[in-house]
Amino acid sequence: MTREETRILLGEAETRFEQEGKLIRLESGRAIFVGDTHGDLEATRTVIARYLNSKTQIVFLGDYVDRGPKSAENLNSLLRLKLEHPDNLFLLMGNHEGQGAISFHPADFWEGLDRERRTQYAIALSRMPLAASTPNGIIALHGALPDVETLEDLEKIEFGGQQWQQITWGDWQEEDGGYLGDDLLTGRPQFGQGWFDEMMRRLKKNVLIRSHQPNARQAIYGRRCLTIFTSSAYRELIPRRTIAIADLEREVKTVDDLVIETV
Ligand SMILES: [Mn+2]
Repeated sequence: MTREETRILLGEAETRFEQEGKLIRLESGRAIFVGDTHGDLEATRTVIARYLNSKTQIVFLGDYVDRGPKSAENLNSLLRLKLEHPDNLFLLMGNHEGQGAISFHPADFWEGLDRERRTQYAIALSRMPLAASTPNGIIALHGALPDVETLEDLEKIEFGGQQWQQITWGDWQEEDGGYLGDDLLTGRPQFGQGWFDEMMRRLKKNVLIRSHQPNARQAIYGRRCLTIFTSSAYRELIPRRTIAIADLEREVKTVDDLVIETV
């Protein structure tokens, strides 16, 4: 893309994200949840070809760039699709979209951009929504649950703040307890089942659908916390790309009320 094309695409995407706010509320029909794609353009194309239609809402859980071979193509095609299908496709923020708040290394997409483009991408992506909620018991976001009192509080989360870090960087561990400290190697905040149970009670949700943590077991905490991954970038840890499908007309109490598919 030329500089001018990039500027226009990012400007339009930024406006759209600002209109959406931080919390997407899905109302009815069917929802498809897609985990990290991480430069796997082919995974994105497969999902779009298979599931995009007027009765379906596709929610991508963040991390569109870095790690895989086609970061710019993957991100730019998702931004274009978002503008073409604003009510059927939603792009949540992952930590890899938050480079403007916490920069990390390696980040091949960001490190390959010149200063002007890096700033433009960082500003536009900082406006992305953070979570999606359904009327039948699901909350979806990139990493872990933030320390908020109610669902409505998600709208007030500030880019780069502590709650933002919990959402975009947080990991779950199969331990009791709440906040378990930051991982010494990665700096990621770690949370246990006590935190999960408390925050799900506050949000009045049954099932969390998230991505971000390739070494997590798919279903934990009484099968109420689902981790999906939709990229070939971590093929050694995750040999299959998975998505989750929810019928929004039926209550979802555990992961077993969802359909998991391979793409
Ligand atoms: Mn991530």
